[in-house]
Amino acid sequence: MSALVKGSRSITKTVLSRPKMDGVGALVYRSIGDTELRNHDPFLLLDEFNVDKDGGFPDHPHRGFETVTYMLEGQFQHEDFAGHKGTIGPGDLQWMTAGRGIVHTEMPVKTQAPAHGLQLWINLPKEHKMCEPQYQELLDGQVPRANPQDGVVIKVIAGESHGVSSKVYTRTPTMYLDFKMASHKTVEQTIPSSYNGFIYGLKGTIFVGEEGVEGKPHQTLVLSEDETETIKISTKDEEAHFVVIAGQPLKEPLVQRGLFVMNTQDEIVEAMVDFQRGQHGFERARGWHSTIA
Ligand code: FJE
Ligand code: FE
Repeated sequence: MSALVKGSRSITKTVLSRPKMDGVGALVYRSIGDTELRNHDPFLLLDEFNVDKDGGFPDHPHRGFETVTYMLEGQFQHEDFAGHKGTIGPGDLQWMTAGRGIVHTEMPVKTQAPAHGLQLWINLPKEHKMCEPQYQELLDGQVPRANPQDGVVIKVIAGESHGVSSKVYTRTPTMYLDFKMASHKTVEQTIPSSYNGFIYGLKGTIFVGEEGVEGKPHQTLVLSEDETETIKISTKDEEAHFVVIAGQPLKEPLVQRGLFVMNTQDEIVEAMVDFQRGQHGFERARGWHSTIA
């Protein structure tokens, strides 16, 4: 039987992230990637980080996936083994394709307010896992906005919303939208029906789908998998801020060992050997230490 055609995708699961420590003294609320939401294909992890001057993510490698860092408050500095270095602040984002290998450091700028933002890990399709590393960096002002009605502003970080498209190149087809809504508004968002998706709450309370399932800060609302191409989201008495993230599931074998994500156990062993020996993409890792950590 085909799925009942409804007006909106619904919510199949709501998960509240709990605070935990990762990296070195860094506070994160882990959404995707924690026990209740492992491998929401193609997504591996979503952390809402809140890192003060004593915390950070010093020198570490990645292979086989992408990290997308979206700043909400404060500033983050990064530096990699190729000398690529920069600072991102509120509203800015770094879309990093680790591909065959990156070694880098991610640290808050110590004189500023705690660095607060989101880091999303997107798995790469088999044929892109060993690609050349790439950075796509966008300052807040370079991210296009859709404004479908008064009191609704949608930043189109990746994908498309209400006729506005992002220029970010996604090897795994991905939609990443930041919504700011005034009180008493309703908006509909088209999401390709083949995508897995979720909503993550940052501020205020939202009501999702025909049933009006509640979503609050630090909560992940998992979207149903059905034929419907839209999701309906409303606010009541308060304004709200949240992100809608969705992507094409890869449906490929996945073996993860910490910061290496590949398709087979052999490829994981290869990644560890390559990193240790400084080969196959990790050449510049030999003897490298960041200057900022
Ligand atoms: C990690 C060591 C790490 N969440 N949110 C071990 F450094 C990391 C890691 C991060 C991370 C970085 C930023 Cl900027 C924001 C993050 C984890 O880099 F995930 C593990 N397990
Ligand atoms: Fe990293």
